Amino acid sequence: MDQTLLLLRSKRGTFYLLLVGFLALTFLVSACEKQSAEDAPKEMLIGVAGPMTGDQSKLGGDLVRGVQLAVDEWNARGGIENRKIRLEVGDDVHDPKQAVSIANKMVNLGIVGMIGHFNSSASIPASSVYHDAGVPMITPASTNPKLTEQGYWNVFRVVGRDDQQGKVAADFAIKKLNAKRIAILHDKTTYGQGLAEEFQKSLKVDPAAGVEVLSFDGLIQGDKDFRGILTALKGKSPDLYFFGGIFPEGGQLVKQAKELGLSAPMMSGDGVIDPKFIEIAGAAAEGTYLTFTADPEKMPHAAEFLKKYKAKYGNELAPYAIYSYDAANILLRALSEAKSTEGLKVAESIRTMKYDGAGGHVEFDDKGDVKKSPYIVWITKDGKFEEYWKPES
Ligand code: ABU
Repeated sequence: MDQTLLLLRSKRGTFYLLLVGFLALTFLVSACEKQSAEDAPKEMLIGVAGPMTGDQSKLGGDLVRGVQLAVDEWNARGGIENRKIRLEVGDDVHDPKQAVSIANKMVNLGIVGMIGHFNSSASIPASSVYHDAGVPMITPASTNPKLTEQGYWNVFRVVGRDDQQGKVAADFAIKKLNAKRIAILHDKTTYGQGLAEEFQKSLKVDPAAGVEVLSFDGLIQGDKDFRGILTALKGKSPDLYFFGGIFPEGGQLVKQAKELGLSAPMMSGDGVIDPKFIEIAGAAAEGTYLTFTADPEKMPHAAEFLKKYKAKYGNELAPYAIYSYDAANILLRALSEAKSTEGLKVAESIRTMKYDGAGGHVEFDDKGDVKKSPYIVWITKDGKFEEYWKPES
């Protein structure tokens, strides 16, 4: 065969080969793109956890209701990056071991962020699991300082800390009540004992105040009869007794204290300020002092949230729902702004966020705490909680 003809045929062959290869590649790429679009997750999973059953289930339920409201609103706006948000609820029964188990379950399910847990004794051990898995978490309720002192990049809280709360309680006891003889009780939990210790520490800062701490006693969480410890406490004639713990025990304490004729008022913290406390204690709840954040009913920025929350769930007071609503909105906004579900990017977005939510303005410090201490003192009056005293700022 003629050499020129051979060369021409070989060039044409190469051309056809290249063309077929190109077409095949184009088809393959397009098929892969179509496949990966089909495979792309249609949902974004976030978690919420707390005590959903048992004696503190009201608190866990409030958390879920606040988060669900935020999730529903985001989904009504189309979700994030065309992905709907799905909420996975975990019941840790305020038990540290169960909290770790729930955290592992959440991580295995593929959550991209966590709202919770409620109790410090649950949030602290669970935070290690989320940290190791690279999942950002925002607690709407855990106030023990240790949570954000661990140096974890993924941990945030939208509430204050018990060193702040304990100080406000101590300042109130000294400056407003002029209490000199103070007895302290706690429920031996991370939160309850921790808050009691912070309160005691702050009482002793100023020796000139002349406060005498008469006793520092732990009771058993879950017990219902505290008459023994209260009888001993009555014998010390306190001006005030402080309780670090949650409403089931707080309610029984004031009820039984009144039955025993202990006239000193009780002071406690944010774990007791729930309508269930008044339900348990009845008239004996009157005159109890409690530290918590300011009343949302008086905040213009909370009005819209309260309207929507009450329309969806009714009028029952849910002190922590506003914080879980804000925590969820912060997480979802961070996921949206980061345009990624990568934990480090989402956490960075949370850390640098300036958020004006239902509970007010939120900015985080390097540890993941809110920059401003939010605590004031409330009183139980006429079967309700009302604001009573604000510390000098
Ligand atoms: N801070 C109220 C109770 C939740 C906790 O910190 O354990």
